[in-house]
Amino acid sequence: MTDFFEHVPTIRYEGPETDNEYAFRHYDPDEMVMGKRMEDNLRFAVAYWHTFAWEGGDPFGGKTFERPWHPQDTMENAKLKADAAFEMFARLGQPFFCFHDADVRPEGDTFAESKARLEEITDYIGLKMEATGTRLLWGTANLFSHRRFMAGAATNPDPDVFAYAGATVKSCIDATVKLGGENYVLWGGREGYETLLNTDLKREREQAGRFLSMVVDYKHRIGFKGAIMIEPKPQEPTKHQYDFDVATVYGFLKDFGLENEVKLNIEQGHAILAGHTFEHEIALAASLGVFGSIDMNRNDYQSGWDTDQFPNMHPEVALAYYEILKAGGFTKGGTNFDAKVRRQSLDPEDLILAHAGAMDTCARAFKSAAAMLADGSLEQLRSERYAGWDSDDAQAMLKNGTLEACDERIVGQSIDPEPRSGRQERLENLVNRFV
Ligand code: XUL
Ligand code: CO
Repeated sequence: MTDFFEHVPTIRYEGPETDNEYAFRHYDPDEMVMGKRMEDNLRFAVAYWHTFAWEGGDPFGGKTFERPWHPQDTMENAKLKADAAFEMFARLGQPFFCFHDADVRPEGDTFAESKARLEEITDYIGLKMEATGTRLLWGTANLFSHRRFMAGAATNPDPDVFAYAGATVKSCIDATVKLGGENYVLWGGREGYETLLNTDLKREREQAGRFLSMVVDYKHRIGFKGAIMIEPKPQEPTKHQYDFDVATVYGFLKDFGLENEVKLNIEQGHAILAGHTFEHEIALAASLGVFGSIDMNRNDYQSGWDTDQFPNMHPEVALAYYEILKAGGFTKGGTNFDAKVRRQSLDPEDLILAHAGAMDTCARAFKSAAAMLADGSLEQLRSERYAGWDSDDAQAMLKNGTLEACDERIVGQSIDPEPRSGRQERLENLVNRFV
C-alpha cells in the first residue's frame, strides 16, 4: 500500500454535462455500442513505462518527477511501484495494462539475477491482478535501454547480444504467459542503424528474420494463444529503423514467411513520424490482414520527434477507430495509452486526469466512428466511386487482363473516360456531422 494516489477520487461516468473534473463525460464502460460494452470495444490499457518508470528526463535535463518508489534500483521499490500502479488502475477502472521487463524490475548484476527478479515481481503483480481483475494486454522486452543493446538486439553484429536478446524475450514471453497476457509485442528500438558506413544491411535484416521466426516457433511450442505483434517506427532512437512502417514490416514478414503469424501494433505518433496518418497505417494493416492492436497517443506535428502525448483531438481519433471498426473491431488487441504527461506535470492527479481525458477522447471518437459506420453514407459513396468495377468485363480485366485487351476495350469501343468528382469536401462535411 502507498498513499500516493490516496487523495485522488475514483473516476466514474457522469455524462457530458458534468463539471466534475474527476469524472468521465463520454466513457461509460457499460454503454452498449455496436453490440458490445464500451469497455470491451475499446480495451484500454495503461503503459507501465511512461506512467510509473519514466522519471521526467529529456535530452537536456534529468528527472523532474519525485515518486515514493525512486530510486528504481531495489526490489522493495519495484513492489512499491506495483502497489502505486494498481492503486491508479483502481481509480481509472481500465481493464488492462502493458509492461516491459525493465519497467517492473531493476536490472540485476547477471542475466540470471535479472530473470529471477522478473519472476519475483511478476508473481507479486500476478497476485494484484487476481485481487483486482486488471488484466495484461501485452508484455514486451526492453531491448533498447541498456548499453549492451546500443548496436541493436536481434540485429547486433555480436552473436552474443543476439543470444542475450533471445534469452530476454523468452523470459518476457514466459512472464506474459504466466500473467495470462493476451499478446506479446516486439518493438525494434535499436533494430536499425546510425550509419550505413558500418552496417551490413542484408545480414542484419536476415538476423531480424531469424529472430522473429524463433519467437513464433517458441510461441507455438509452449502453446501461447495470443498474437505476436511488431510495432513499426521509422526512426528514433536509431537514424533508420528496419520496422519503418506497416508496408515495410509487411514486406519483411512476407520475406520470412511470417505474414500469417505476426500482427501489427500501430502507434499514432510512429505513423506521423513515418509521414502517414494513423488511419492510413490501420487501414493498410487491415487490408493486408495483419492489424492487431494500437498504441494510442498524439504526436506534435511540428517537432519531428516522438512526443508520446495523450490523445485529445477526438475528430482525428474518430478516423482511426472508423478504420478499426471497418476491420471488425479489436479481437485480442486494444487501446494502449503509450503516452506520457509532460515533464512539468508533477502531481499524482496529472497522471490520473491525463488518462481519464484520453479515455474520454477515445470513447467520444469511437461513438462518432460507430455512428458514421451505422449511417453508411460514407461507405455508400465510397462504393459508388468504384461501381464501374462491378461489371463482368471489368472483373474479367482484373482477373486476366492483358494490355491487348485494354487496347481492344478503349480503341474497339472508342472509350474516352469521363472524369468524376472525388467529392473530398463533401465527404469531409459528412464526417463533421458525426464528430
Ligand atoms: C517507443 C514505443 C515503445 C513500444 C514498446 O516509441 O512506442 O514504448 O510501444 O516497446
Ligand atoms: Co509504442
